[in-house]
Amino acid sequence: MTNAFAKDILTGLRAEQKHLPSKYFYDDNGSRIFQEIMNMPEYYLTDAEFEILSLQCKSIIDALQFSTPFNIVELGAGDGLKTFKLLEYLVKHNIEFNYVPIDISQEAMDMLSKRLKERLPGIHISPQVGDYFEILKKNKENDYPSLLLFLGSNIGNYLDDKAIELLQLFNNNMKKGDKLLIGIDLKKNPIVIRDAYDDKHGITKRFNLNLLLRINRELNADFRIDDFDFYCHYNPITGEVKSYIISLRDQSVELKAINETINFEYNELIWTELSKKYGLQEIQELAENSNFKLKTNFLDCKHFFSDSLWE
Ligand code: AVJ
Repeated sequence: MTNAFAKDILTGLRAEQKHLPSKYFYDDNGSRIFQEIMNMPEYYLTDAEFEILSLQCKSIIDALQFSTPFNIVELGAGDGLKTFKLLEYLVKHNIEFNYVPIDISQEAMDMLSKRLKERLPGIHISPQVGDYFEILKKNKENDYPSLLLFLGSNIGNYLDDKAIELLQLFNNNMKKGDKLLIGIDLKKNPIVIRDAYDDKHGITKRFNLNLLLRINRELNADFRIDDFDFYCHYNPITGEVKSYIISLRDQSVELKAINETINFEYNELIWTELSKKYGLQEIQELAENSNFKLKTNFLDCKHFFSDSLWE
């Protein structure tokens, strides 16, 4: 089977403990539902990080100790709204830099560069579509210092080992003196976290079940989404939010495009996502384990979120 999507879905659904990769949430429809999540008042992450990048952009830029010009390379830039305040600060203060947003969506990159050129005339922007590491490798050849941005608590989706592996790969593709600003969601009152993920509007449920609709469309499957529900759970000791889809009956689903049938038991779970929350001590350890040196944690006023600067 050549199609990575088909392969990953099948591996997950054939496993003893069924699971589906959350990276496949983000088809066009899923990306739109994620926008809705970010607009919910309960989903504090977006506001907290926006506050940090708005109010502390001077401290962040000063902490880089970069000569100009420099590069700002953003992994998974999406709509780039979070980064806007930081870019605006640099343009306003005539600090010379080149912005390199990277995303898998060509459409997202086209829209982002159009909007930025309108709102920040004179900005140097070189959007890149494709594989992070190909682009990072090229960027390593570049003579100017680089700030890598990995925002939005995307690191929270990775199990410990995978997180370290990913961060070490970043590290291997950085030059001496380059820095990484990584967005990390912090442990906090568990009720706040629970309300952000087990939301009463049912948007996160829709976000999860949309993956079944994507499988229906792309693998010609016949999931009946009314026969599935959503469950998620925060463990304040480990800091892990885990999300699941529940099968509400004994049922079988055909994936016609790949000639497979999958059986689900009554109340069987499919694990879909990990969203890990960190303590400050754990951030320190994560940095060390991936061969970085932690310089500063920039926190929002409620201490919900950290944009952590590593060298
Ligand atoms: C985009 C991966 C950071 O884990 O908080 C939001 C995705 N999942 N609500 C997160 C998500 C459920 C989000 N990340």
